[in-house]
Amino acid sequence: MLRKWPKSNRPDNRLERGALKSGALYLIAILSALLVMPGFAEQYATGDVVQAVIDVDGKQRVQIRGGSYFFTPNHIIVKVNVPVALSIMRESGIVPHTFVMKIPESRIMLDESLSTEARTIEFTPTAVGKYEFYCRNKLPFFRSHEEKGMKGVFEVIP
Ligand SMILES: [Cu+2]
Repeated sequence: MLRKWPKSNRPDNRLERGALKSGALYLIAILSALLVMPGFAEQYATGDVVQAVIDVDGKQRVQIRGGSYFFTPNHIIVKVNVPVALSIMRESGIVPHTFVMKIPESRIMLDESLSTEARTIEFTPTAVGKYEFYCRNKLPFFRSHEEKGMKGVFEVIP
């Protein structure tokens, strides 16, 4: 609805300009806070333990992001016998990365190339235990990405 100010109580021009100015300052303050705030760009810091949240659809959703040379989070905890929707992606950059995880008891064998667009893999872990996930990439004569730290723990709890 369009609101017209009667001439008598139209806001003072000077006041309006003041409000605009403080609004702009406020916006700048928010933007700089976002830029400075640690963890804004990073959803999780490397080294974080994340317990998957069971969503309304009954799936445990987890996101993992890979980069040179880490996974974040690098310790994930899920419940056994509850479907997992695992979203994987990599940071932008020229280095290719993969996500490999094997849970033999549950017949889960994941070996995926990571893209900068998130992709969701669904599976249900049926055995309690700790399983490693890692990037299998390696350049000849260099240490593997896994050795450089691109690995994590996928923990299935009762
Ligand atoms: Cu890698």
